[in-house]
Amino acid sequence: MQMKREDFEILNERVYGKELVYLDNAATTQKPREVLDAMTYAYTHFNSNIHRGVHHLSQIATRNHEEARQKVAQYINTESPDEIVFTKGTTDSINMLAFSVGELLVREGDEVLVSAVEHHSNIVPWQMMCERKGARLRVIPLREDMTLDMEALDKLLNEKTRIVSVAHVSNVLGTVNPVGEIVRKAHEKGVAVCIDAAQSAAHMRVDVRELDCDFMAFSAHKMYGPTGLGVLYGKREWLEKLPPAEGGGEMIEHVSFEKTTYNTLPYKFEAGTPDFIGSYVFGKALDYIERIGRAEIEKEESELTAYAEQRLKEVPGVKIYAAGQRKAGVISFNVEGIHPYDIGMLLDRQGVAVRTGHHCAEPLINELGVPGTVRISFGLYNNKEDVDKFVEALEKSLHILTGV
Ligand code: C6P
Repeated sequence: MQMKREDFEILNERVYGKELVYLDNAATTQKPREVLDAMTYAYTHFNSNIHRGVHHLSQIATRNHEEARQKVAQYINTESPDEIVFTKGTTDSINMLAFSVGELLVREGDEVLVSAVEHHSNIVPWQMMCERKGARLRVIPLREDMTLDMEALDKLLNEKTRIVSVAHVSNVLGTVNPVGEIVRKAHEKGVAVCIDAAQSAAHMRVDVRELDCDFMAFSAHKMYGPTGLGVLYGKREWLEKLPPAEGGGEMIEHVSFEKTTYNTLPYKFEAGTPDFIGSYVFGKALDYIERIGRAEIEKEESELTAYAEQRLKEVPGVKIYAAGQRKAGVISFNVEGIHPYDIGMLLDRQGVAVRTGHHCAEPLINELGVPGTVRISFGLYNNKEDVDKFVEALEKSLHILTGV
């Protein structure tokens, strides 16, 4: 996988004169040359609005957009491409879903379940909907070892529960949640499940039919693809029933001032001109991932994560959160007595890009009882050399901060 670094020109950038070590892939990934080239190709060869024109360019653009939908469908193994709705990203997907589910299913006194490790994007949209509907947001807690308390889930699931929405992989801890088991338990009670796959889709095999989840959300920019594009997957029977969250062009069948009827799937959920350039480019990013192979990516990234945890443990004062748990390329840590922000700033000065703070998961950070964490996260181009450079830079930072 080492060779793949050459495909990512940005990795040759220098930061403060130092070689860049990019370890902020959970925030966004870098893009390989062929993905960048695809963007230029799209604008120079077929840019034209889709589903509207009879003219040549519009037909090519439409075909490419629909082929991209098929690629996404194959990537997560849906029954049909009609179950793939293009959105602006994970946040947009979950907001749309929360609105639609709220309208269809949720009444006063009902409950929505999320987990203690959720990103704000999988909390706030549900919270807003619960407020609107007089429903209650409930939380699957963490056990001591920072994995989800599945026994608590059994008790939380009841006749008032309308939907469970959980992260596949925590963007703070990197832990892989037992989403298959959550789906099984929820389905036993007739409750639908949404999986926030923002942190898993680029790092492991994600198969919606195997997981049997009802909905899934993810972002292209975390998958070596373009920003501003995401996906909402929904089982056909759900998408047929759910009302659209947004109205406008494309999502309609007929409009009169008295009444509007909606388009077929998936267009019913795609109001306005979709990002047809982004979808084409995303298709190329998926081709790139598939060529390397998700099994290979998962294996390499998990070895790298284990290596990084082991190297970090050698640094005095370091506390790794959820150490030793199954992780998908994300590690959060703190150093005793030092603010994570100070570490992040000093690492940056040495060319090492990490993220510090609450990582848009304030409830989890509060539960950890810290002001934030330092987070490193891997992409398919990272290697042991990056980890070694990061540990060296960390040791230097700690020397500056503590004098030892
Ligand atoms: N997490 C991180 O650095 P958007 O911004 O819509 O592409 O993705 C939101 C989102 C939803 N769920 C999870 C689990 C996420 O990790 C994210 C984005 C980034 O951790 C940016 S805060």
